[in-house]
Amino acid sequence: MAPQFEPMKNDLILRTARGEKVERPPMWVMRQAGRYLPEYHEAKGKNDFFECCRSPEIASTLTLQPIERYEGLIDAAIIFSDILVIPQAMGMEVIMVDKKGPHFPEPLQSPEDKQYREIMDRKVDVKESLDYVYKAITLTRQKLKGRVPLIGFCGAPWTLMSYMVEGGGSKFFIQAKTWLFKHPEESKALLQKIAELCVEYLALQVQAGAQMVQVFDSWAGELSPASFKEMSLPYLTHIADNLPRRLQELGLERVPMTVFAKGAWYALDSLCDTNYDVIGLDWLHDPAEAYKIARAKGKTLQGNADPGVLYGGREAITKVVKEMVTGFGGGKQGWIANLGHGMLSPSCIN
Ligand code: 1CP
Repeated sequence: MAPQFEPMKNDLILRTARGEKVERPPMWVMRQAGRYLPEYHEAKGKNDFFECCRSPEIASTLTLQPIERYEGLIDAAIIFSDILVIPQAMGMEVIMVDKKGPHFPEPLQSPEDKQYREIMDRKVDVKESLDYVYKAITLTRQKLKGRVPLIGFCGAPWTLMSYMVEGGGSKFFIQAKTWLFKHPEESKALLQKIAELCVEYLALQVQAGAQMVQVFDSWAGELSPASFKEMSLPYLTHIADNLPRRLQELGLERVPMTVFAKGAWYALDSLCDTNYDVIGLDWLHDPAEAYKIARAKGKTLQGNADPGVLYGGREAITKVVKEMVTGFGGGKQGWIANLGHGMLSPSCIN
């Protein structure tokens, strides 16, 4: 039984994602919760990052922080969690190293390794193992009291596989490329397994109260257009094709779906041909050119200010925002204002 919540006071982002004409563009910021907020460090205290994700009370408090600090200015909340909870649910250990980022002590070696077979053969139960995420979502919806919609999310199969084989962030993606070019069939089997888990995970997030979902393909831009078409797009498509079906099976309504394939500027056309409602853009796109392509296919765009503009101060920010408003057709249809990637923090790792 899906939980019941207070009626929405602001559903601007949902209407915009569905392609409706709106009074103004909705706005939120990728990584709007986190290290740049002093209250984040306070609420996190001595807890490890993943401990915060696993505590519905802390995760909901962190999710609400930007909504409360910038009251009335932000039109969506995104649940405080991480894309790497799926590899954890698949049985891999992931630790968050302070000021460095995620680290897998035992990344996947090669398809000949027994770890690969174990991962492929293991039955993964995202309902049970990620129950804390659903609890955090339900509690956050209760605390939001309809102020703004809540976004759920997951990592895209290609990005998650990259982390699983690299063991963390990477500069050259040597392991990921080795898998891609040397072991394409085993890579595809792994990507498919991850894609299926993403569908179930997102469906359960919606059941718990998420009103919109976003798939983060943060490492899409490491792929050539041909590799993206072979190794990322089919799995992104699998998620967008199967999530609505799964929601229907669970007796739930379809929710707007966003895909953010960072760096894959060449794929805008093909992403507009998928079942995603919203296509997230990084700052490599010219707003007007992207808007022309997306509107012809009835899609909404999200983005795309260079996060670095925040270092430029009010004047520089105003200039970029004006360029976006003009480029994205005036902001009354088909555009969700956001940065082109996550908010930068002074230490630059969040
Ligand atoms: O407001 C929010 O957006 C908070 C929720 C959130 C989201 C949507 C976090 C919290 N992480 C994510 C997604 C995420 N995690 C992505 C996709 C978005 C993106 O490209 O930025 C990725 C790639 C990760 C992996 C990850 N987790 C990194 C990147 C490391 C690298 O390889 O470059 C890092 C630094 C983290 C840790 C993390 N996740 C979230 C926060 C607040 C933090 C910082 C933790 C801390 O040090 O306190």
